[in-house]
Amino acid sequence: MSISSFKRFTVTSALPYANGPLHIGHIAGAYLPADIFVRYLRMSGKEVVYIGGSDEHGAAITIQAKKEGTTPQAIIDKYHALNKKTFERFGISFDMYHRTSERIHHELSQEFFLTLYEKGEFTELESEQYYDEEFGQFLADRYITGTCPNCGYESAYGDQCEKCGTSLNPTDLINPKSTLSGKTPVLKTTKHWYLPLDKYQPWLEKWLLEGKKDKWKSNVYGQCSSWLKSGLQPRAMTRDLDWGVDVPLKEAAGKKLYVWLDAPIGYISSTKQWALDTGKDWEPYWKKQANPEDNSCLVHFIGKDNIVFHCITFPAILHAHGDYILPEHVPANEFLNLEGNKLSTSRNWAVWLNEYLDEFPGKEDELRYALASILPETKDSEFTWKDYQARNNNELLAIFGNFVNRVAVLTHKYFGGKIPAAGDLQPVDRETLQELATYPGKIGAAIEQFRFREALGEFMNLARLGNKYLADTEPWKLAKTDMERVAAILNTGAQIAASLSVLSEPFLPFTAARLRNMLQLPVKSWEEAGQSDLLPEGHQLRDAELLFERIDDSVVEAQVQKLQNSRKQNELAQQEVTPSKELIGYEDFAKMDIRTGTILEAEKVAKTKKLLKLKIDTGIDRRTVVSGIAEFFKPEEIIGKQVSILVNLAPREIRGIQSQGMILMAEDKDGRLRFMTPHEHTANGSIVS
Ligand code: B3M
Ligand code: ZN
Repeated sequence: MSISSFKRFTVTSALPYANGPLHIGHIAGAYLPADIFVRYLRMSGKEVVYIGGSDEHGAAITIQAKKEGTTPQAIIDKYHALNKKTFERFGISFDMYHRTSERIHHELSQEFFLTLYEKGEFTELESEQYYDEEFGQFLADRYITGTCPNCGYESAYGDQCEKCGTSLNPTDLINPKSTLSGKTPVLKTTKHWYLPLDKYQPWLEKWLLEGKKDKWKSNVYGQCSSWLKSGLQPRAMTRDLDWGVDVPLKEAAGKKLYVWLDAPIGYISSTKQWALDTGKDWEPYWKKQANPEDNSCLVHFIGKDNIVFHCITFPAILHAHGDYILPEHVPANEFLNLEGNKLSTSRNWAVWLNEYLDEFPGKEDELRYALASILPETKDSEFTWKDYQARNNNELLAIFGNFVNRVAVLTHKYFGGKIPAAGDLQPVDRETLQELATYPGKIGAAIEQFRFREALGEFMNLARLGNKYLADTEPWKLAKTDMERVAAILNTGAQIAASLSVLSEPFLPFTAARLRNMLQLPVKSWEEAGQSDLLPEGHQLRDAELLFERIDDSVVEAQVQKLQNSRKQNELAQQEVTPSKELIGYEDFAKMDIRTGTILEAEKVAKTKKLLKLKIDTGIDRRTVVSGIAEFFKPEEIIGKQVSILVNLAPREIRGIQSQGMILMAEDKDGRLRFMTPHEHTANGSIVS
């Protein structure tokens, strides 16, 4: 079914983790395109619910809490409030912005789990999973990193490689490391409930590979088909974590639902809350209707790293449940880069939306326009401040703003701001009006195909048409000789301006409202745009005001400088390593006799804070070493530990004890000491060289 044949739409944007602020990469990925789409649908008279909210579970939250030295609850409260407000300020027109920590969401997620459980859809499996012994915790998802077996990326997470998008299990990672202790984890047995994606593979092939061919964007379809070709694996839907939705089974006490099970259900619970708040019925938006033609059109807007969960896992869950509709479209975007580099939260290489809104008050649409012009629809794209400035000065201001301003100013100058009579139209007027009439259809068709850049380009072409029309007819020259002609031209120009105010609404909602106010035009539908009588003769306009202002070099240079500062700070943070000492020859190094040894005994040296007296088996002998490590290690904890020891250091007397040699320690920039223990147990006395 084509988009226009649906009458009801359920549109979602990925639920961002409430673990940090939003940047322009998020916006260009899943929010601005969705907002353009829903604003267009609403203007086209469709029933629409646009759903968003915070994803408040998973390791993304608990890890951030640890980083900020606070609780997960404090983290989600802080960022949920910030992000909700930021979306509002930017005009992202959610009907509901909910949160997955709410009870209604926990209950619905548990209901989903139980439905699948009772239908016997899950496979229960005891298996060995990675466990961090130091932290006493199983390591799922983001608690473990390692090398992606698919693309070789070294910082892949335990559930997904963010580089190539492949979904992973922790045991797939090469060289796994706990993100808690940094150590190599051990394997420990635990029980979990798996979604047998392999069992759904034939169904997915039919629904997706056959059903969505030539319908879905090629970047999305391509990723899905390559996963299906490599064969799907069962995926655990439960986790050993202490933050999330409880698994609603007695035997699973202490376990939580996998965040990628509960998060997409968040779209549904958010819709339920919206329905409760507005007195509507949520079910037609999500459930299969008796007549399939009455089903809602479900559209998920996401970034490319979420494709597998929205195109494979969630549809499989909805299918297994049975009552729900499936996504009609998943128009995922690729990534947005910034000034030549990948956007990065940790390196602060980003334009943070809340900061932009603070620093550029009243310029929401300027950023919406710049981003919509470069949306990474088919491949990665790049935001630069120079481009932002050029789009504002050379397009918004010079083309759209300039056209509208000329029409308004001239109408005030010659006709006291009243729309003059169209009178007898000449061919140039009629042709222009005919062309005007084609734009709502052209722009709408592009939006319906998720080609938002093209849609925006067509919108700007309409403003160009207006400018060309004025340049060709030159009403200002005719004012002395032929006021009837001037009237016809300005009437025609005003109709174009009126249509621009309607058609700009999905892209530039703040400007659309200002322009509508200037034209005193009531709200119009998409269908009405393009008509040549939106503003009737005698209709009074308000005073002309400028829609956009020039953005100076200094403004964008300051933003580039801000980015350069964060780059410098990153470099400084890395440079805190002590510089290398002067060069030595091999002979100097070879003079040192370093061996592996084992600590046999350890005790504190009386009346000192820092010193331990150690008895070391060096393989050569057993000897006493005094070492300044007492602040970091308890004596009883280090007995049996293997160390590296410099055995030919001349003996020294320390606090009355003969110290024969020196234990090698690594000292980090915070002054913390760690033993240089061999990677694997090594015979004492082995030479370190
Ligand atoms: N929170 C991942 C992300 O923010 C995840 C999306 C959930 S959508 C249901 O990229
Ligand atoms: Zn990868």
